[in-house]
Amino acid sequence: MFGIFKKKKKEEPQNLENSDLPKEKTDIIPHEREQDVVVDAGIEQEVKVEEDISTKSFFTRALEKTVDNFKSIVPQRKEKIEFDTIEELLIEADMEYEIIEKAMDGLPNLITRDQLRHRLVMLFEHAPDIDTSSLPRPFIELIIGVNGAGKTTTIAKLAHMYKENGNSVILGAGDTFRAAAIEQLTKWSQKLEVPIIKTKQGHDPSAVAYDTITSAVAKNIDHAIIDTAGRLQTQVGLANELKKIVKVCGKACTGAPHQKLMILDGTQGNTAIAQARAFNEMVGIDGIIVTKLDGTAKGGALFSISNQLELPIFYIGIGEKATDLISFSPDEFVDSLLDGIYK
Ligand SMILES: Nc1nc2c(ncn2[C@@H]2O[C@H](COP(=O)(O)OP(=O)(O)O)[C@@H](O)[C@H]2O)c(=O)[nH]1
Ligand SMILES: [Mg+2]
Repeated sequence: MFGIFKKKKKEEPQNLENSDLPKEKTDIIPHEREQDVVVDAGIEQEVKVEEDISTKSFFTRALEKTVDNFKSIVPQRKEKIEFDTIEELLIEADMEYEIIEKAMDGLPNLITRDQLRHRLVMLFEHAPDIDTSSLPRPFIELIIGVNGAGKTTTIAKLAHMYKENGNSVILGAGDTFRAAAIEQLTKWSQKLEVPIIKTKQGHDPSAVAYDTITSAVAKNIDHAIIDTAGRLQTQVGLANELKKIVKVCGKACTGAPHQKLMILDGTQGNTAIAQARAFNEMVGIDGIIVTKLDGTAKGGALFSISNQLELPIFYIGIGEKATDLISFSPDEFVDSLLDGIYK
């Protein structure tokens, strides 16, 4: 079925009955040799896995600024902490007051680590439990979010992670709104040695999505990751474009996209929630990746993000390198936070 679609499209695109199907031509760029690659400052850092660092310390790193801020409220770690002090700490970490009230309802005046830990972990009840051994192939992911949130960088991080796990990856440069976005993803594809499907600036992004998927199907590639624009002339234009991309993905491969991932900038704290709501209304979101947690004291916003949107957080970004992505673990996240205030 995919072969028929592809053949029709290449030979007589004008005869396609459905106007949703993209008609523009995209380029398939296989990865190039390392020495041909011109790299950006953020990309040129070595792509290597630091195996000696445990996941726990990654979370501690992600929450460094958030926990640092706690010191002005609780200078010394304690065994029990007053109710009001905990409230103050959570507000300081940019957790929404409504969520704080919900989490702390009925707790005593002096709160132990275990009591608080239990309540905070529960806020992530939408945490995912994905069985990665039974993903459809190709597994097609659409990456959504506003400009600057970290979409393109996160795509590189995901691609790197999948490759490290022994899977093949293809990228789709679906942010055709800006030439720089296509260029940026192309550089990452070269650095990571994964193929990319791209077109010229201003061309139809659903054509890119379609060709990325048909190429993944034809070459039996495990993962296809498709970038999208975060901003167009109008909000309605963006919504229509995203809806069209989603529809075209489904035409290229039944069930695609298998996952629509929203990328949220962690430095924006709670304001990111409004963005996610808007995108969720446009196309529906399956999960969230929060970026730039390394640069913010607003780590507590993750509680509100997951709880208010009723969506799982899949990963967090803790830097600009391809290795700076970690699977989100509610237990480890909460423990790292509590390590800063409890003995
Ligand atoms: N410190 C830090 N910077 C990040 C992270 N993720 C992305 N960035 C930076 O944020 C900027 C915007 O990222 P980009 O991927 O281009 O965002 P896009 O417009 O959504 O595609 C770039 O300078 C990235 O290097 C992260 O987890 N930590
Ligand atoms: Mg981008």
